[in-house]
Amino acid sequence: MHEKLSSIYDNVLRRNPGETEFHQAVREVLESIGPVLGKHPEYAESKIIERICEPERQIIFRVPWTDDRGEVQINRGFRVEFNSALGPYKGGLRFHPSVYLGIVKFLGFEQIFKNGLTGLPIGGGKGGSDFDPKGRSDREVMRFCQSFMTELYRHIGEYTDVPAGDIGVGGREIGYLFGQYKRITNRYESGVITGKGLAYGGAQVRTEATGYGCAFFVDEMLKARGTSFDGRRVAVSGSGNVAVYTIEKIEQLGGRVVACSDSSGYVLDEKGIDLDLLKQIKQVERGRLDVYAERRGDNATFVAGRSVWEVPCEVAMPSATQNEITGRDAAVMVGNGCIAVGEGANMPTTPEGIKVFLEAGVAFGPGKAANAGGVATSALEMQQNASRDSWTFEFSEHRLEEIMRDIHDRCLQTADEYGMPGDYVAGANIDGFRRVADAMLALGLI
Ligand code: NDP
Ligand code: 2IT
Repeated sequence: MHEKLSSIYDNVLRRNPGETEFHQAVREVLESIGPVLGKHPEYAESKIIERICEPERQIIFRVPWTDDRGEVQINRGFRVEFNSALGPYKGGLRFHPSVYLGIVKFLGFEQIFKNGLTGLPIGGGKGGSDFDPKGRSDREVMRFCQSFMTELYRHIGEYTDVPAGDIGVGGREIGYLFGQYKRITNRYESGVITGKGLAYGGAQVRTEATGYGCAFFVDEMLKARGTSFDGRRVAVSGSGNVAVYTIEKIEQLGGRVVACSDSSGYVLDEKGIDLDLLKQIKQVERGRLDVYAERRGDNATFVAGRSVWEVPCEVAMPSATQNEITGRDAAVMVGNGCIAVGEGANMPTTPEGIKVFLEAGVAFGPGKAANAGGVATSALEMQQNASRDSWTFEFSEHRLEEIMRDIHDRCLQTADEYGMPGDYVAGANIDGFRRVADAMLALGLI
């Protein structure tokens, strides 16, 4: 790492003790932007990087609620408003027992550059809670969401901070959150949250956008190497929102997805994942993945407690969570003939894993670029809400495809410009950083 950046990084470690995921996310960006400082001394002179590493505002709050047995439960809520140079803070809410400040800050930090890469007017933020929706009734989830919003409402707004979904926060939760916001404020402020249902101000394609966008991104990477998804064997991790729509689009693009997972294990289905069955189990019944194999019969096997990355594949689409592909996993995957990786999840590959992929010449699409279709379509939802309009599915999908192609091309061009051809990690970090840094410079000392 560049000497100046190394001292900035040491300071980040000192000022944010114990937040290992945040340290990891900062390190990855700082490792990429050394060459930019050579060309642009003004960034270092005005301490842009030190400022970017410090959130504009961090909110931590108590979330009390009552479970179905009448017992009082207490969770912790977070919203980190990281950077508003490009637009209102924008980023999802994650409800998962592992959530703590270090996770929210890593996600918020990534979001700044991802949102910059989209070219749309959105700043970076993230939030969530250590609440675990798994096994909770709809009523419990509603009471939790209402309590969460009873504090969060005073910090957000269509021009201030616009949350959306992430792990554990989907259409059901967004509905309860928006309902409570509307009730408390007595305002039908549609643009305050995205990922809304189509019945009340949601946008076509937002549900599908992250997965579809990631598939489009990988399709572009494959095309850039003169190949395609056609007939390729693909493995996907996770079986939530991002995973399901990644599978759907890859199947439309001619790939064969043979495996997906959840936190209990993975299913292997050589004939190709039956998407209707998967959606029924995961989206309707909110069930576990072993049920998929049971109902699918002889076609599929469920492998409990193991990583999906042991399944040989040509294209890998990690779509579950952070640090799920280790250096060892990556080496096995490369040995099995993996030629492309599209990060649907945020930071799913460890630094050691990324190194293995890049050294092996794998087309590696980092999350900031590859999964930006979700937040980009959130920005399109905000645009439709602001103009009280709603676009067709076809038009919205076409916009998403254009945005993903543009992000892909800019990553490649930027990597070329800095003498690292084909390195999408460097391209994404540098392009995202430059956009935010230039806006910050223009706005004075913010
Ligand atoms: P969902 O809650 O819909 O699905 C998450 C999936 O990942 C589930 O299958 C879940 O399994 C699995 N998973 C979650 N945590 C773990 C864990 N610690 N270990 C193993 N498996 C785990 O979330 P999304 O699909 O929305 O999000 C998936 C990833 O994509 C996250 O990294 C998120 O940050 C990222 N992302 C999401 C966007 C969106 O628009 N939703 C946009 C961009 C990125 P189980 O049910 O068993 O917990
Ligand atoms: O990580 C992400 O980009 C998201 N969870 C989506 C954020 C959004 O505001 O749509």
